[in-house]
Amino acid sequence: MSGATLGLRGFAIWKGFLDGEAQAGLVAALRPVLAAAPPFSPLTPYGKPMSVRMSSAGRFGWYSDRKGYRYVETHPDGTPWPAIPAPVLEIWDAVTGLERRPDCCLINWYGEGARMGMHQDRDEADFSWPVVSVSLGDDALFRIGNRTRGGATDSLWLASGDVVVMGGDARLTYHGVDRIRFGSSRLLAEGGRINLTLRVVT
Ligand SMILES: O=C(O)CCC(=O)C(=O)O
Ligand SMILES: [Mn+2]
Repeated sequence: MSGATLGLRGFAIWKGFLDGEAQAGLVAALRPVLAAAPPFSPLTPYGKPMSVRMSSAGRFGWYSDRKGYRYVETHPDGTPWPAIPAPVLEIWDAVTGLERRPDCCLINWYGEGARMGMHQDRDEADFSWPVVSVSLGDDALFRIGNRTRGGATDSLWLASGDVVVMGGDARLTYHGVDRIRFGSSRLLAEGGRINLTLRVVT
């Protein structure tokens, strides 16, 4: 957790890790990725479309439909996912200090009213690798719970440029996004919030 500005329930939170210029650079780097791999709304295993639109970069993309949550090597249109942009990998390097790099960058786009229910990130092979999450655009109310569903939780607002590391004993801690403050940031031309979630899959 060294260097992080805040620790909450084992999550290391780097408030303001990216300055405005770095945030704008990241958005510019993501634009061709999203053009090549357009965001879509995955179906939950119950068959309901998620409110968050998603795409991915890297060898693997996170995917969900009636068959369940999993990683897949192509976008639903059949093409391989674009490479993870270098500035994204540099964030991983800086906050983890690890040799190994992530092989999935999930790109979540939250429009007005989008949210993400409490869940664990548990579709990866080895939970000893941390998960790194980058916030861009509108503020999000992020909730952190426990290693099992339910119980007391803590919430905090994540702002554009904040980075969260979920690792160690907190790697399987439940977390979610209750809501965003739509229109609170002008970083994204289309408004809303982008969250990048970096994971080692295999
Ligand atoms: O949007 C966020 O801040 C969290 C996203 C997340 O937990 C996930 O994609 O697994
Ligand atoms: Mn998650």
